[in-house]
Amino acid sequence: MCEPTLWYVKPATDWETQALPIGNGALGAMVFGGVATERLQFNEKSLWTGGPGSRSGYDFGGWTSPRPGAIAEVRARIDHDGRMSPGAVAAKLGRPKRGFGAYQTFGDLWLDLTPDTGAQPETTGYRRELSLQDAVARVGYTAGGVTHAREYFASHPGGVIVGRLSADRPGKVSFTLRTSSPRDDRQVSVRDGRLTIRGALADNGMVFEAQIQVVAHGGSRTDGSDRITVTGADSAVFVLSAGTDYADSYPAYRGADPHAKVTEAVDTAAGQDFDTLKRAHLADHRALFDRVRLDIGQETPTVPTDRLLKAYTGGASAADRALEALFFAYGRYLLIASSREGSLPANLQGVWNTSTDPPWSADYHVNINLQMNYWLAEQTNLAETTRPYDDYVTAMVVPGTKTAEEMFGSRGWVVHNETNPFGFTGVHDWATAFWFPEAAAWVTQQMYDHYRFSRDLTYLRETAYPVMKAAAEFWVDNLHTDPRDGTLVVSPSYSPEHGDFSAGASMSQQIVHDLFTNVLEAAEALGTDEPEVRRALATLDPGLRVGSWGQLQEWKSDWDGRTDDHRHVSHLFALHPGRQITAGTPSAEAAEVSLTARGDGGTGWSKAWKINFWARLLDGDHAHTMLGEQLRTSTLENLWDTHPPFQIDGNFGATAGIAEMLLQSRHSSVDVLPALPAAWPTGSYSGLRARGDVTVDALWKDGAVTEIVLRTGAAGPLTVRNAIFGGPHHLLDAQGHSVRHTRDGAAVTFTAAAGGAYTVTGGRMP
Ligand code: FUC
Repeated sequence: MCEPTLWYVKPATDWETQALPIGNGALGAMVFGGVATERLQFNEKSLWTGGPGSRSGYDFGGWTSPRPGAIAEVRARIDHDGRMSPGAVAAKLGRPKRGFGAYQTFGDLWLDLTPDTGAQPETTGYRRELSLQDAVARVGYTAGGVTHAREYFASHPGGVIVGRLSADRPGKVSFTLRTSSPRDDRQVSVRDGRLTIRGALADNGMVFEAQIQVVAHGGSRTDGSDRITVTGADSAVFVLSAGTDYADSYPAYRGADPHAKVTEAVDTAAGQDFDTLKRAHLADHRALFDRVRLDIGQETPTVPTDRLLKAYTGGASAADRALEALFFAYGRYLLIASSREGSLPANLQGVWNTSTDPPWSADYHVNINLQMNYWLAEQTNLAETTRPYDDYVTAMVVPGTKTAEEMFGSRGWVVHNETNPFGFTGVHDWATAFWFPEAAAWVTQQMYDHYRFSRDLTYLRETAYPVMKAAAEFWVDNLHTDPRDGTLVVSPSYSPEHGDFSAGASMSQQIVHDLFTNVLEAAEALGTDEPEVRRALATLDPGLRVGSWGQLQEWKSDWDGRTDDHRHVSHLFALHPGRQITAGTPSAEAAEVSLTARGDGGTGWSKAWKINFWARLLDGDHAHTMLGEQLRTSTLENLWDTHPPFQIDGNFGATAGIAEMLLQSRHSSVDVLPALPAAWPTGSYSGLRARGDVTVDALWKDGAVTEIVLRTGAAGPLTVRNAIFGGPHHLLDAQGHSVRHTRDGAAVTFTAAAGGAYTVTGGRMP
């Protein structure tokens, strides 16, 4: 085992592929580690153009004037012709995108080092690293006989990004700190070692402010008009905070001026010494990060991470295991760094963006991407990171209700293919990616899952259920009776970014099925009922059909092409993240046929999804093959996933997929090591979470489990599955007493206590 660290022997020159990310959810920075000039590109997650007040106008993407009968007309055409081209549907139902906006870089912070104190042409021992366990980026080298060290972290408790420059000889820290931005919309001022950036986005008037306080120890500090110079210090620290007047509240999406909050964060942090700030940061980060450990036989790599990646073959070496374990840990690190309470959820790039015009606006795509960002959260014991997601989805209900009314004349709420922080819940007119009203149903899945993992009834009642119920109402009102067979179908329905519009595409049906099932389960847990949902589910087409070549059909009609390798494998939603298809059933066999036909290629997130699919099919080797594909062909030097370009969903999806290989709990049982690949014959993990409020540790050797520890938060029957139960085994409670259990093949069921701890080992009693 080794501590997970990304490290390199050269400074980064490229933002996307080499720089290293730190973040505290709201703030993010990319560290380059240059010797003569250090660059930290930084972000604040709410800095967005578009939305209310946007120059281009903004109306949430709904239809500005009523289109009575437009959807009914499309439905009728589809009923009659069986299909309709995306272009034809977009002409009827789309509208130009206006004022959607884009996530903005805040700017860059530069440290120009002077030649006598570090910025020498000749350096030795250069190392740039990101410790995932500490969430600290470090840069170190020796120049002119002086060893220089820099450390950077983004503190969630402090609400600041902190940097320190130090040297092993007194008086050797000298630099000038300055900032830049690609936009011309800000004023910079300096006073008492504090640099303030303030302005308003030209597009929508959003007010932003950042403050950076420089504290030098020894030497001197000089304030320029837009820069701060430190000369001959022993060490120096800077703290940065930033904010905007954005608030996630309909309809204006504006709140308090950021000045007071930013000032307070910087004042407080600047009043503490570096070690105190760092201690609080480490305690906060490690309380989350240290919950899970994974040992798949990795050893501390002797080569830098870029070389480790290049040399990766997916074979049997400890180096390959090291990269895989690092990649797993990195997904958890990135989620902690880009999704903390009090800010927006992780977007397509987490919180990191260097551009004013990022790919897909670095927005919230909800036809797969935002959901994938959170697949790992519960499983890998980071439930707290879902708070921003919940807040965001909940805030979407008000504009989404208005859009449902405007466009569909129905109850409930809706959101389509992608959304922004300003309640964009309508459509645009990019024919192959504008229509996806199923997204609202899908985004509620994580909220119900949070309940399934935590068993927190208050959360279910107050947070998840209202959002789920309203999403279900939308579908109760909008399902259409299919003249072909009288079932209820989604129409118009579109399997994301693929094929024609039709009625009842498999994914549409499966998503609605999932939502209705969840709502009914939730209602039962809350002691209530939803008769209209129950009735609708009874006639709903479940979206599972085996086609002419044994495949799971993507559409209700058998249109699947055998050689089609489209990156979306949407019709397998029921296998993952849904739970309608269970391994070993005919639908699962058909899903496997489809997945095999689609092949092992795809973009970054697509490969990540395939790790999860194969894990759910209990094929650990194929899941591992997909992990290998992702690492070899969709991973950048800084281990960011590339779509291309960089898109963070693949990092999150892959970490979730690895967790899915190690532990599953889709229905009522906890399956330990359900999809262990041959490449990981011996290992252990601790701290993974299963639904039912269970925390699991496992140890295995030569492909077979030797010990399982289950910590149960809730009292009640618990079913656990692993081959170890097929032979002689012991199940002991925390006192070492044998626990009574029943056995069914490789599964046992016993009554767990709240706060219980149970150990399973193999072999006969001594
Ligand atoms: C989905 C995908 C695209 C891309 C975009 C951000 O729509 O189909 O491939 O990932 O999101």
